[in-house]
Amino acid sequence: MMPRWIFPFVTMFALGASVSAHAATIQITMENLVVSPTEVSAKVGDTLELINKDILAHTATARNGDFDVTMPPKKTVTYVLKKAGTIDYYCRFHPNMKAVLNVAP
Ligand SMILES: [Cu+2]
Repeated sequence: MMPRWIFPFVTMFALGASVSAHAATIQITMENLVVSPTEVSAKVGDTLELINKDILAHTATARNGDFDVTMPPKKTVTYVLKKAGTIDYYCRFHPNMKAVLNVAP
């Protein structure tokens, strides 16, 4: 049987592990000229997985210039978020395709 004193340490270790959890991967799909979801919350260090299901190229272009990622047809492109902020982005080829990214520090 484990001595009683060891339990607080085990609990602390478990909490510490959950705080330093790995960065998340957030999927954003572009299909039929629509971005979904249109609003996403993320954190700096998270990875965006931009999935283009169309037979056309798309881009995820930040209006503030933070990023400009091109997705070839039927390809998935990943991008690691580097800056916090609320970022409006759109597709340069199809400006009606737009969405918002809320990036927490
Ligand atoms: Cu497009």
